[in-house]
Amino acid sequence: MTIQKLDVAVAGYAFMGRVHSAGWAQAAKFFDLGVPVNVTTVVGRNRAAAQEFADRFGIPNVVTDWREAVADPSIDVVDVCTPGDSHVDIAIGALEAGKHVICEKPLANTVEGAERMVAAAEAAKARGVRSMVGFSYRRTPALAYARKLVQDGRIGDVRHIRAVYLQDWIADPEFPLVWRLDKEAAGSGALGDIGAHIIDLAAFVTGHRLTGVSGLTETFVKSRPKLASQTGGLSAQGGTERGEVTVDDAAVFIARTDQGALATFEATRFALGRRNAMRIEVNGSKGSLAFDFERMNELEFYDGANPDVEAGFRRVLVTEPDHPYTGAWWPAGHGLGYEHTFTHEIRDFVVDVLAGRDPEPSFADGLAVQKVLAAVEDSAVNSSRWTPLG
Ligand code: SOE
Repeated sequence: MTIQKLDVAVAGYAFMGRVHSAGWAQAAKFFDLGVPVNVTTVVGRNRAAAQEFADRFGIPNVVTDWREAVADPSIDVVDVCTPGDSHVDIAIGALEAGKHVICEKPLANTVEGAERMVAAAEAAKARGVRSMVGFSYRRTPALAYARKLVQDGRIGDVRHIRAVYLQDWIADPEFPLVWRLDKEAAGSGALGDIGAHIIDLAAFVTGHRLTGVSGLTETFVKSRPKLASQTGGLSAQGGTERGEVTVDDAAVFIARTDQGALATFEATRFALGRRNAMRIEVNGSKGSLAFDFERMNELEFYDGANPDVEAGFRRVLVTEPDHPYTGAWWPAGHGLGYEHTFTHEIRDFVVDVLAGRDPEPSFADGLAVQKVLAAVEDSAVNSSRWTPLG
């Protein structure tokens, strides 16, 4: 049956709900999607807050229970932007009801939850229902271009992957106990929230898979003020009562890959001055690449085949019309931002749904990341013992 339109329910209206909704609105304006796409419903347990968001974004319907959106025959896509503890139920419920699903990362809070999601995605796929996990940074033009350079053989055999994700938004010990610091809601801390991104990106850019890890995790600040109100985002206010932090503040680990490279990873929310420094460097037998999200329009490239007389990396401004995604936007050199990665993610998802193809990264890719997260946690509680991945 030909798809005539895609009506979307976005579950969640905080940071991810907002940036996904903006992505849905922008995608059809800048890319030829082929059918109208519209966010018609927002799901939020706090009706007043969800309504305020819906009014601002011009979304006609608000429901307070995801089951209502899933039961609505007019909805074609469910976009899961809630904390990790509800991903399994919403995604599986939506897939079983025949809705295509995008689910925020990390896919679930446990390997077991992610496995159930993969099983539901496989069953849905047989009925033409598609699913994707939202590792949005894959859609940064400079990173998509980095992957292309690796695929084109410009880096040669990859020897080293060096990936860090550095933030500092909880470095203040008085920053309150938001849901991202609660294991029940978030699964893990810096490891799952931002470490998951660099694990996925290492695989995306190089095509390598991790075969084993040895890790360390730390919680520097063990208790924090409980939230003054329930609506706590990254800029939440704390009250006078304190509660326990149940996740890691930082994680570091080393790994080997299936193609013989050595990899190192670091994820922290305590790197003062680093606001969103997601960096990856790859060194190969023919060249090297380096990227920092705080300079997201640039890629550093060292071409060993044509070394400059002065030596050193060349700065590539990834804004040319023939670079990935950039031709849809502004003239060369005018730069894109964080929200564009979500517009690209939604564009890619819609194109694949309409073509009857499975979008990437799949739930199975999300499960692969989940297994790495679990292996790092396992290693960390066992004196950093080497922990092979299946
Ligand atoms: C908070 O650490 C956060 O919003 C992550 O949850 C996102 O995935 C990342 O894109 C930015 O930082």
